[in-house]
Amino acid sequence: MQKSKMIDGYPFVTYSKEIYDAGEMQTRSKEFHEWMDKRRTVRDFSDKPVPRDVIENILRAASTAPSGAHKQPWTFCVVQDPAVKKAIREAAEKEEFESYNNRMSEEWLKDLRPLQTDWHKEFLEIAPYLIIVFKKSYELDAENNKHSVYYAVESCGLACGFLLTAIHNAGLAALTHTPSPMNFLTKVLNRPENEKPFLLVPVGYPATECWVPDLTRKPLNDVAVWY
Ligand code: IYR
Repeated sequence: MQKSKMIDGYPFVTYSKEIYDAGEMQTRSKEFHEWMDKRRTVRDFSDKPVPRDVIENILRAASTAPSGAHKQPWTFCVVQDPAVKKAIREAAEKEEFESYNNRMSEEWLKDLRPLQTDWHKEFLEIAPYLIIVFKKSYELDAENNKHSVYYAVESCGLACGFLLTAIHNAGLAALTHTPSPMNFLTKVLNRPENEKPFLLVPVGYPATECWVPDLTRKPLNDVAVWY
């Protein structure tokens, strides 16, 4: 039974988790890894519609991410209007053309060759939804007073991790797209000055024939050190 009390004038509730025995934890953690390992970044999207309430639930899940002082310093902008998607594609391709041709280093371009990316971003018009995550640098209340947020980058990174996991869980695919610079999104989406674009995530079903690079992930020993 959940209990509640006030501590220093602030409400607290008891919290507990279901205890699994070791075998159950081993099975659950193994199966979760195997399922997470099936998530891939996708660039070949289908235009098949996705119900809006699925996206709403995905965003609710993303917004459960932990954040500095529980400020939840993020706004998820969801674009489905073809005219807005077109405007985003045009602006993104303009920046990406410049990046691929003049801004990215030789090493960067070489590192991207296995992914076969280029400045063309058709997926920005094909995917049924574009979710643009904005990071709040500060909060504005109803009287336009500024309030601090904390660890906004870390918080938004966590929310994006939760977002990608929720998208994968729904059976949908996503792309973590970072057109650079991406301040054009502030203009196109008419966002207030306390918000900065953080990540652009096209969401939808993968195309019937969807190609992804045949990548392997680093083994545990290359990413974990035990003390
Ligand atoms: N933003 C560009 C380039 C790009 C950069 C990285 I780092 C990637 O992992 C993939 C692409 C683009 O979206 O094409």
